[in-house]
Amino acid sequence: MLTKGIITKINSGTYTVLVDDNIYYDCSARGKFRNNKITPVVGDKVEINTEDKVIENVLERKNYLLRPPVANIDIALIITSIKSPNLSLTLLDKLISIITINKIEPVIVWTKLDLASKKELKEINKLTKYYESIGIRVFNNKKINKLKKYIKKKLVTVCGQTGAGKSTLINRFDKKLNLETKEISTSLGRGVHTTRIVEIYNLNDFNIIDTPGFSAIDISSYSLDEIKNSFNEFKRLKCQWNNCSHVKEKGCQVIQKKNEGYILESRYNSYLSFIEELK
Ligand SMILES: Nc1nc2c(ncn2[C@@H]2O[C@H](COP(=O)(O)OP(=O)(O)O)[C@@H](O)[C@H]2O)c(=O)[nH]1
Ligand SMILES: [Mg+2]
Ligand SMILES: [Zn+2]
Repeated sequence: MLTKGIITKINSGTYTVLVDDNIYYDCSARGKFRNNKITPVVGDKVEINTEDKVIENVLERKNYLLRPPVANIDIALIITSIKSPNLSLTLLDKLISIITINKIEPVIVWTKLDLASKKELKEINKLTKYYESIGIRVFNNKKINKLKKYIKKKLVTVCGQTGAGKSTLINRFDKKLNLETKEISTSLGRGVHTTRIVEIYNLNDFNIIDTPGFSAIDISSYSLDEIKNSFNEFKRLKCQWNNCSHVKEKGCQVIQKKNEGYILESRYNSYLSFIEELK
């Protein structure tokens, strides 16, 4: 008899599969997955044989991310600190694009607002309004209940720079969790990777995955069209030119609206830097 479940953890060849939201089975995977070039990942819906404790089938994926290796994600929380590590709008926009291209909903979560100056907070308010205006939800790690409500019943992953506060946020979701968090090494200005294994934490209302942070991510494996379409504000404008790259074409709607101040300068600059990476 085959039973359906979801992979919550993979640790040196052992796949932990959650069935019916309450029973965990430690399973192995059949060799045929390796031959079919399917590598089961955390978040995969699978069929297991509960007697042999073997994964027999990996069911079709809704989406799949390579880094972190996860599948079937509903929402990716982009954990974005204002200070230490400093805010990088290029990285934020890059994560938004990659997540959008992979058919996952990006959600911004500001952290370390307590370390920001008045002026910086004002800037954050402006950014929040802009991102909301293009259809992206924005939260912060102080108003945790609002965020909890939004991700109810979803499979959620966190992403963002090392040291941004991902594990700290997940710990606040549930006091029983005690994920290791690390202070940023001040001399290097770089965080220490404390999260090594990708694992789904099954909390009362939702499932969440902690991941090691990453600072350098590659957008060059995507196409120009995919990158263009990942900018909601460009799509809405419907530039009249079919193949417009929105860089220097005459009569381009995107360039015009940017010059009129309707498109955030940093967003447009992020876009330019991404398509530069394609070359
Ligand atoms: N001041 C301040 N520190 C925070 C906040 N969130 C997390 N931290 C600290 O930032 C450091 C890195 O956090 P951690 O959760 O390990 O980051 P991760 O690498 O993204 O998982 C830890 O020392 C946390 O205590 C915040 O909102 N404000
Ligand atoms: Mg962490
Ligand atoms: Zn254009």
